[in-house]
Amino acid sequence: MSKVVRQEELIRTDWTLDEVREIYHQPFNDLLFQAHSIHRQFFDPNHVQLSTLLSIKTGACPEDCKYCPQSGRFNTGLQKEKLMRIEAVLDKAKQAKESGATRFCMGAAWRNPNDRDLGEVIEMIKGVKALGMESCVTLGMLTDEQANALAEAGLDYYNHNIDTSPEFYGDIITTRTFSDRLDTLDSVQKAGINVCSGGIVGMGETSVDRASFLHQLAILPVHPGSVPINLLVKVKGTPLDSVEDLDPLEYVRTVAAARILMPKAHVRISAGRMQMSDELHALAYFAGANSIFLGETLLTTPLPEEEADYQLFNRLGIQPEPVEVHPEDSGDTALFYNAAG
Ligand code: SAM
Ligand code: DTB
Ligand code: SF4
Repeated sequence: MSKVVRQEELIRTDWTLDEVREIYHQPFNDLLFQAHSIHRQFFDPNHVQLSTLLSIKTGACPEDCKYCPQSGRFNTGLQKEKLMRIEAVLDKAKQAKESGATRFCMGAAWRNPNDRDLGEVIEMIKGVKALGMESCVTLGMLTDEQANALAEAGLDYYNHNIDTSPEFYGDIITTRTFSDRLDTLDSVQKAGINVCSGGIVGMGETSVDRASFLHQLAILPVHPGSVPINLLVKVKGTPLDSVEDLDPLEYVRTVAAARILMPKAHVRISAGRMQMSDELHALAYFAGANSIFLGETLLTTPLPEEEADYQLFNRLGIQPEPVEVHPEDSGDTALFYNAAG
């Protein structure tokens, strides 16, 4: 059965968990067709947004996130480092810009920033903006006041992941709660900063958990502007280093369902790209992924060579998304697709 759906009807924050499960578990071809149809309505399907990530403060984190090489509780052999100097950070941002990135993301292994460190990060944000790049930071939990200070500095995006379903969350992190995460997202959104929030798949969760994780993002009062879908990078020494591999098609399902549930979001193929073939990348782009991290590393683990990403773009006819381009929201175009179920 086919039906016509107007663009504004596709932006919903009242999804039920049953609806999300139905979307996620429908036959793969139906899922991809629905996701790709929605993708074309909101974005140029041949554009991919390019971000570059830098760890500005590495390791010795007091939190116990079982996936994370930077937790001070696990022995991963990681060299810990203090907060980087502003000039060194801006050198990296310039290099990222020369390589084609339009957004520069800075990550710190903190439970939350202290006010002195936040002052330093604010100078970094201003420097990145002065280069004509979008800025993003991920610093852990924030108070309303800290979020406001970041907004005043001109920060474009704040990344704070919900990571997984509320049901599975306690198996992965015990030092802060799922609702702590929602509180930080609320502070960020109230401050007027775009939210970047997603999570990790391949941690031993079920497909029902993956649907529930996406449901939580899709019922936020405003959908995140960016949704990073990380495939677990198994780092030796973390409690999840030997978890069973996820079926790669489940990764594509997660991307496709995210695209359907949050049509205007940039859905990012985030961590885990070293384990993904060109063909899996291509399938994820078709399913609605339209952002990647480009560069040598994520925070502490490697990324594919930039050259390899650009070669695949050439083979697929993909262009980097210009920074000025944002999805149209005219609401007067119609979409035809096979309704789920
Ligand atoms: N410390 C801050 C926080 O946790 O809010 C910011 C940095 S933290 C490393 C950012 C995100 O990276 C985490 O929320 C998690 O989703 C992702 N991440 C960390 N380690 C990962 C891994 N081994 N594989 C995939 N994603 C990972
Ligand atoms: C996100 O969702 N993934 C990025 C970024 N936001 C900060 C971090 C991935 C980290 C992967 C493990 C590492 O390189 O340390
Ligand atoms: Fe710390 Fe963030 Fe890693 Fe958790 S994910 S251990 S909060 S750096």
